[in-house]
Amino acid sequence: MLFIGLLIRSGIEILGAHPRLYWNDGCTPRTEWLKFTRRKVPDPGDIIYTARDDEIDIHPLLALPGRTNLGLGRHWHGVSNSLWIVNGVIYVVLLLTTGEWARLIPTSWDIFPRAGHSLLTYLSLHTPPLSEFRPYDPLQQLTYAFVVFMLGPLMLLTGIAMSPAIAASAPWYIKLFHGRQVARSLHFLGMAAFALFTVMHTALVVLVHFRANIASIVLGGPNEDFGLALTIAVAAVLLLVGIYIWTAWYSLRHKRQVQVALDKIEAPIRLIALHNMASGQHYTAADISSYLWVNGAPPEDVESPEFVELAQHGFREWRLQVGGLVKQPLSLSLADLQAMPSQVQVTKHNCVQGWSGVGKWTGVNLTEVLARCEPLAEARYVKFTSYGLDQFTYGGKPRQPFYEVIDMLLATHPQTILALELNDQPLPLAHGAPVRLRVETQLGYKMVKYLRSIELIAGYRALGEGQGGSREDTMFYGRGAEI
Ligand SMILES: Nc1nc2c(c(=O)[nH]1)N[C@H]1C(S)=C(S)[C@@H](COP(=O)(O)O)O[C@H]1N2
Ligand SMILES: [Mo]
Repeated sequence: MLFIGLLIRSGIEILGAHPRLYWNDGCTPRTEWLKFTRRKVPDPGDIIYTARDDEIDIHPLLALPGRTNLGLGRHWHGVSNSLWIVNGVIYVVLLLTTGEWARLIPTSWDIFPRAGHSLLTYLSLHTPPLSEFRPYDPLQQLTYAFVVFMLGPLMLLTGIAMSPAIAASAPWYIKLFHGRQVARSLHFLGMAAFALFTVMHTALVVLVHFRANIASIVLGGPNEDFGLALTIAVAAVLLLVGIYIWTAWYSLRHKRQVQVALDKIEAPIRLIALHNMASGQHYTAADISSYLWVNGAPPEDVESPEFVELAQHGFREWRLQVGGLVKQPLSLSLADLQAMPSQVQVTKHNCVQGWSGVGKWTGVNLTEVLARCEPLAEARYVKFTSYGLDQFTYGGKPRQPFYEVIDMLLATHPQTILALELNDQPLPLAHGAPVRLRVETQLGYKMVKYLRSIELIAGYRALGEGQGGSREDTMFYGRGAEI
């Protein structure tokens, strides 16, 4: 209950970042089957409506931590998920190795009529006699078996299907679910089932044979000391509520500290399980989404008069500066990039907020640029800087140019490219003109738009707030964006 509560509440925080659910992967507005916002998405061409404009603010009593803190919600989701899995694995292993599995797994078909009988008893507002509980009543046994062996695994399988690294390296896996948004919708329905189960279950513990239940749950048998069992149970519930309140309160007050502490637990798991995956996506032309959400609007005059000027002249004067720890600094024009070998990929974009979409990207493999600038041996990371500014600041400092850092492994992945075209057209302004980064195993926030410079660096701690990117520095996202 501790972990499920943390998971549900942080899950609600994540859902609030894109409060729409779809059965299609393109996330076209008005094709939602469920939404938690009244906002209307304006028609493309009218104004640029970004996914961040669509986020909803949820109260900290419901969401963890609440108040549009997607980054922190994701950290809580990741860590409580890891603990929930460890807890679940220990439970199932003990169940199977101690002979206690017979509590949950039915061995005879007559469980169904008996469970039906039990359901009718409850519906007629009676309770089955204590003798029916051996140790569980048939309806209860079926429900537990469903939750432990079906609902739990469904949440794991659909959760994994939302990872861009999995989607990129094993596109067949998300096809099993008919796409990422179906997995996301099922994940939501599973959450609703878990919430319903938790409420019903807790209510029934209290309403049906309360004394025997509490004695059994807390002390192991229906005839144990009720007073002692009740005291411990009440203390446990108070502790649980205390933890729920504390996690949200503390997270809202000490955002950086919570980000760093929780990432220490998540990062090694993410690195081992997902970081090495390479993208091999080849969607077909038919998969290309008719609508693509936008995140991060084109720089305006106040942000970067330089960019506005460059855009007005069709980016003829635009140059990409490549420098830092390299033997050969470069200054590349659009024509220089167009002259390099071009690469085409039809891939799925996954935004941290929840939406996705398929696009055809044409550009230059980053290794082509790296080969020309000849990185020094000390270069371990690549920093990409935009003409646009970050939407947020940290600690009252002025807005900084949007930047993101990736390591050499991601930089040299086969589908890491500098994209010049989207769907056979020059990159539209909204999607990062004239050039943007694509790193297909990562969430969207790593893929810097309106690219200005590339710098090879030995470490990222001295940059910005030291977290490895603008979104990490100011919105508390994780530096790894594989899930
Ligand atoms: N310069 C800049 N690049 C950016 C962003 C931004 O705010 N500024 N947002 C990022 C995020 S969160 C996402 S999901 C993608 C969105 O790309 P799109 O607008 O082309 O769909 O761009 C990324 N690159
Ligand atoms: Mo994003």
